[in-house]
Amino acid sequence: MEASRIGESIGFTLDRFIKNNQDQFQYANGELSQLLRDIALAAKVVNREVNKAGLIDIMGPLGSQNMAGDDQQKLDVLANIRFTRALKKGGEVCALISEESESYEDLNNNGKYVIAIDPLDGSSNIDVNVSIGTIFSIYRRISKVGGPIQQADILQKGAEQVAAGYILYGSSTMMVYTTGYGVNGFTFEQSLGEFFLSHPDMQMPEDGKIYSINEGLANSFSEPVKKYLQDCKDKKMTARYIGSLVADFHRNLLKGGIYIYPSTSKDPNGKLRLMYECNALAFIAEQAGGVATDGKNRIMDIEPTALHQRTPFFVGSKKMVKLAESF
Ligand code: P6P
Repeated sequence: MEASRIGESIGFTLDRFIKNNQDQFQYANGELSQLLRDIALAAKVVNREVNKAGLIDIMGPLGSQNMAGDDQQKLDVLANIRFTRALKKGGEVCALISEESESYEDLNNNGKYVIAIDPLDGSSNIDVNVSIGTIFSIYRRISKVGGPIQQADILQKGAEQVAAGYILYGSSTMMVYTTGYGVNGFTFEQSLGEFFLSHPDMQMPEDGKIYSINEGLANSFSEPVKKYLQDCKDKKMTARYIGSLVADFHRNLLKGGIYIYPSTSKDPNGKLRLMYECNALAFIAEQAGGVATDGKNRIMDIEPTALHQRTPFFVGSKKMVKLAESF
């Protein structure tokens, strides 16, 4: 959208903004618009539950584990149910890939889209009231609508995404997404129950002074990563690690910075998941002028071979990621 139209549109509701920009969608006959609305609806429901987590007894571990081997927090499971239900009811999604489910879920056989989602990332932060987030990637279905879901539908590389975004349940709740035409941020107005455009055309600063990494794992970092971190310290940069990917990413998107989850001895391929964490944030980062790699290769060029595969993740301001890669 050119600047003048963006200027006019601050304060537009998410619905109005989606409608005004529907002409950008190649296959524009409303399905992707409807899918984005379905996601926003589920986000409002999850937001309500996250905001009162301490009040009704939905805190604490459920006693089960998800695919990632993490203890499932009750809110994780609730969020997965809410998003799955909203997307099934919406009718636009044929298959759903979720951190919380081992295989993909068949949703609507006539759906033209596939969605990969981390319903509530950073779940270990739920009980200590730290910001958490939902991350989603949207692909077009490859196989014939109405037929069975194929492997080709659910293992698509990041470059095939038609849309991606996140919801940050923080001091304010925001939905940030891209459909390949820039990145726009919407802030939730609790009393009206609406998302309003608050951050049009988000640009990630080309350079930054914030680095985000769990230095508790530093002994098992590769030499190049150790050298890069030393360089950050020599330059007296600021270390900021919330331990919640969406919160760390969002801050770097606004202020400039780099988030790194590298290979470690515990997780040789890194901890983060390609399909429903890294691809979405990589799409947003690139659309906002940033860069996302696994330390060598563009994240969005990685051909997935498994739903829950992990990848090392270097994402953020272009100059910072390029410098990190040069070590
Ligand atoms: P560590 C949360 O579990 C998460 O998936 C991301 O949100 C976060 O950035 C990372 O893992 C934190 O992992 O190993 O530093 O605790």
